[in-house]
Formats: sequence, C-alpha cells, structure tokens
Amino acid sequence: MTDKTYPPSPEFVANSHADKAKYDAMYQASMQDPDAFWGEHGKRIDWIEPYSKVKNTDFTLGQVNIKWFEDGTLNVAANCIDRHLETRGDQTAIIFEPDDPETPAQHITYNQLHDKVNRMANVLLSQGVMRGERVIIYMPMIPEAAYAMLACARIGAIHSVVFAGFSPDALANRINDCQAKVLITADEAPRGGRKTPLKSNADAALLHCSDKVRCLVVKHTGGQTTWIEDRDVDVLALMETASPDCPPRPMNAEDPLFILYTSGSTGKPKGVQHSSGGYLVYAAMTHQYTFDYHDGDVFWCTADVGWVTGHSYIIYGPLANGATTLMFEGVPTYPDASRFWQVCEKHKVNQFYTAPTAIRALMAYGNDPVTTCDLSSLKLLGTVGEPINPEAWNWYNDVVGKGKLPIVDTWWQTETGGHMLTPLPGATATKPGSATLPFFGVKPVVLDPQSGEENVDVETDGVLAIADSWPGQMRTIYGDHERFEKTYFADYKGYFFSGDGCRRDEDGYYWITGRVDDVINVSGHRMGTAEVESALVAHVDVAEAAVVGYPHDIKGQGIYAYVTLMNGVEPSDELRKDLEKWVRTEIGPIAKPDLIQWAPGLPKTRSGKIMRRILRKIAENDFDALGDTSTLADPSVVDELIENRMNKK
Ligand code: 6R9
Repeated sequence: MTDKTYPPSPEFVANSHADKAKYDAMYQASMQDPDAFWGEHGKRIDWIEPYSKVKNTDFTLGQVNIKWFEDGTLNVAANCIDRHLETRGDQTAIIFEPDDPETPAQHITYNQLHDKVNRMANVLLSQGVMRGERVIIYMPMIPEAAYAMLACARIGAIHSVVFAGFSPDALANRINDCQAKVLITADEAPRGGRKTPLKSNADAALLHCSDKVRCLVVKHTGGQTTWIEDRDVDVLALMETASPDCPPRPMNAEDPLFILYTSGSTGKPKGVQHSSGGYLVYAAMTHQYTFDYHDGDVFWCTADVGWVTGHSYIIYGPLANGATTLMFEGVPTYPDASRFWQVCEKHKVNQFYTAPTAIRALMAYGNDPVTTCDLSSLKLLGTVGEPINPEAWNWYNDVVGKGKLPIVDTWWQTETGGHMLTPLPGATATKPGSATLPFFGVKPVVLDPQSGEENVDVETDGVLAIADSWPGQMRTIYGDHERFEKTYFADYKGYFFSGDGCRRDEDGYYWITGRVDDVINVSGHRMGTAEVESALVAHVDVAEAAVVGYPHDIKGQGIYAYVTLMNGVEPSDELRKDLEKWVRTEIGPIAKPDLIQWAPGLPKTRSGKIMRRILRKIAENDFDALGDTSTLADPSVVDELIENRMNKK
C-alpha cells in the first residue's frame, strides 16, 4: 500500500460540516462523556416522549446488554417522512432509476412518499400484521421496497429484507427463523435486462413454510405468475383503495426496527437485530458527516436494500436527514459500462457511494465510459464493503474524481448499523486503502489475537475490536441472545469483536486486512464458508467439502471449493457444473463456487479438524508457505492436493 496522503482541499473544508479541529473536538467529547455527547446528538431526530437516560450498555460476557435512549419513544417512519412535510413536502425524497434506461425515472416527493407509505401501512394492518410481528421483504430495487420498509416502521412491525438474489431455500429459512407473518414480494425483478422470477421463488419457498404466511405481491413487470387465492394479495390494488392516513405508532427506542440475516462462521445465517432510536440517530448522523450531506444534495448509494448498506444509506440515514436519495434498479454494466456515470449525469448526483468490486469491474472497460459523461455535479466519492486496492483507488480518484474529489473509504458491518472507521471529508487527509479514523463515539482497539491484550503502541497490528458501545450497534441475534454473546463477546473479553484483522500505522490510521474468521468477502457480499460447505455436502454425490477464499481480480475474493466425492463417483465436468447449479439453488447465485477442485482427501488434524490454513495456501498457489503439516493425520493428502492443483484437476 502506498502511504501518500490526500488532504482535503481548502474549498471543501470551508463548506464542510466538520474541519479537523471540529472533528478532534467532537471526537474527544464523545470519548470523554458519551452520555452528554449522545444526549445532545440524539436530539437530531424527533422524539414523541423524550429520553431521560442515554447510555446503558455492558459488554461483560454472560450479561451483555445494549440500550440507548431507553425511555424515549419515537416513530422511525415519522422521522423519515412526516417531520419533513412542512418544510419540504414537494422536494424529491426518492429518485427511482429503472433497470431499462428507456423507462422514465420517477421522482417521488416527501408528500407522495407519505401517501404511499400510509397506504401500504394500512394494507399491512388489514392483513392482520401487529406491532412486533415480522414481515419479510423480498423485492427488486423499486420504490415499493422502500414503502414496505417504512410501512413496517410506521406500524411497529419488524422487517427483514432478503436480498432478491437469494434462492427459495434461503428465503424459506429466513421466513421460518423469524416466524414471519407476511412476505412482500414482486412478480419479477429486472436487472441488467434479465428478470428474476421473484414470485415463483416465493411460491417455492412458501412450500416449506407455515400455510398461514400471506404473500403480498407488487405487480411490477406484469409478468405471468401463479396465483393462490386466499394466500396471495395484490398490494398495489389494495393500496389504491386503502386510506392514505395511518397514524405512526409510538415505539420505544429499543423496539426492534429490523432484522437482517448475515453470514458468520457457522452454517446458519444470523438474524442481526437493530433498534429503532439508537440505529436511526447513528444512521442519520453518519450519513450527514461522512458524506458531508447538505440540504438539496442528491445522494446515491448503489447498494441493494437487501444489504445493510441499503438500509442505512439508501433509506434510513438519508430520509431521516430529509435528503434526496437515488434508488437504482439495475447493474453498473447495463446496457453498457457507462451506466453509473450516465445516471450521475442525468440526476446530477452530488455524492456517489459504491463498492470496490464495482470500481474494479468498471476499470476493466477503460476511461471512455466515464469521460464521455458530465460528472461536474459530483462533490464526493465513497466506498464500502471490502478493502480497496491502490489501483482501484487511483482510478476512482483520477478518472471519476478528476483528482479533485474526496474519497471516503468507510469500514463498518451489518452488526454496526453505520460507519465505524471513515474519513470525514473536510477533516481527514486520506491514504489510499485506509479507512483512516474512528467516527464519533467509536473506540477501536487492536488486540493481540492470542492473548487478547490491547496492543497499545500506535503502530501495531492484530484483530480489530471495539471497546465500548455506540448507538447503532446491533442489540442481539434474533431469538438467540446467547449466540450473540458467544459470537461477538466471548473470544476477547470486554470487547465487541469485529472478525476483521487490521493494522494501525504511525499516524493512528486503521488499515483493514480482511476477515480472520471463516467468512469470505465475494464482491463485497459476506459469505460463510460453512454455508457453502453445507450446501455442497447436501448433494448426493458429495462426501465432504471444504471452502476457502482466494484472491480474485474483480471480486476481491473468489470461492474455492475442495470436494471429496462419494465412493465410486467419478469426477467429471458435468458433475462440476451440476454442483455449481446445486449451490445456486441452495443459496443463490452469489454463492456459486468460482473453482471446484476434486479432493480425494482433505488435510485434517488427528482430531478431525480440517486445516483451512493449508487449503487457503494451495488455493493461492502458494505451495512454499504451507507451514507446519506435521500435526496432520495423513500429510500425504497435501501432496496430492498440490499435484491436482498444478494439473488443474
Ligand atoms: C457494510 C458492510 C462487513 C465486512 C467487514 C469487512 C468488510 C466492509 C470495508 C471492509 C475493508 C472497508 N468491509 N467495509 N473491509 N474496508 N471499507 O459491508 O457490511 O456485509 O456485514 O460486511 O466487510 O470484512 O467485516 P457487511
């Protein structure tokens, strides 16, 4: 990594929400007296019943407890919509840019958003959805996805958005895990000119769920779907006749706003549960400061609402701030590699936030797709999801930013609700590849992975943990608080453990080095290796499987699967294709292995534990750095795997 620094330009500093002095002062204040700091900043949102308590948190294993603003009441949807109506009712809240550039974009004002969300909330009530009940949202990137989320928030139901790329099985598991009452979906999800049959996926999923689950369908493309009377409901038709008036329900600050499933080191995805009050304060505040958002700006986060980035920075953060937020249904390369930049030009986007994998993919098409567009509206660029390599950073900076725009590299997680390590564009000199410094209220520590002790030297490396709570922190794993404690607080006592490795340089800047657990990051999507393994071993021909990540030019990491076949089954290209297809249907296209290597045996310790360290090295073609193999039950397995790797078997 280069250590070249890029200080903010004086013009940017002059107009920014925070220069360096202000960042330093606010950060210090947030560390010295979190109660006073957040007591003040909690007021950025509207409370029905104001809070008198601010922070009540404990990271002690066995009694982990996280509460913020616990006696306050609010409604998240009212904060994202109603409170803006008086001053900006006719301002655009959501710009919707469809997959097909020929289809006109929509500009939805705050008044219109109010109307739609109220109607959808009344539809949910008419389906018997009660406060605290779960609603699964399995939708394309269309305004109705936002209406659905906000409608849940309005009536106090808990939403769980499932990424539209997940398979029926993955969808069914999530519906069942949170015992959802209702599933909201659409007929089809157009992306890149192709259509995913969401409704028929939903039909397949619901075969494995309680027959009480209602299916609310948004007729988006008008594509043909099967229709099951008494179960399927035409949402748009009901919204037409529903009342546009649905009073927001007062919710406690700690009432859950949503659950979002994410991958961990075990086979079963975790339902990460977020709060209403603390989450909204944190999403809104990070959106304002990290992106230096000002009234009237057009903000575009290219994530999907199926991921946490879409929750915090397409919906909740921007709308709580009264922003104009852009929702894009399509993909960066459709109809061609110029699409992102055409959309920036068309809608005069001011802040643009995307993932390194998209930058790398677009870089491969050269500069013309960018330089033929007018990007003069852009004021800031951002990245999220994985470490950004210097080539991609430089291209983003030079070609997209013309060397003039600040780049904010934001490190955070589904678990953290909002940005944790990030430059503030008017305050922080950036270094390509570093997420730089903590946001207000965030106390990062670098721990020795073995002893769990804090590495106190400024320049150090180890695993990244957070020493104290912040308002956006997840509260629990849905239905399994013990697993929450075990996953995040057991390995390093007294800390929230991130699962990432990191280095801190001489200026105190943080450099994320990637996951240290069995989670891989494929195109910025989190994938548990155990999830892919359990999908593979569910295939009749597979005896055993081990999955690791390996460096991939575009995706950051690719999925490398070692597969041991059942006795008597012969490897073949056909079987390889069949296994790829199998994983796609078990989990979804994002989990398809990039490489499958036939493994007559896997390297295991005498106690039967697979030594992934060795498998990672073989996948990386790094045969000289295998380390100690003497504890293996059968060291000859390794030679065979290397030989197969070299012969590309
Ligand atoms: C927001 C989001 C979280 C994991 C995280 C880390 C990686 C995210 C990063 C980054 C380096 C960044 N990650 N941002 N690594 N630099 N700026 O992506 O949430 O899907 O839960 O993934 O992504 O490994 O632990 P999530």
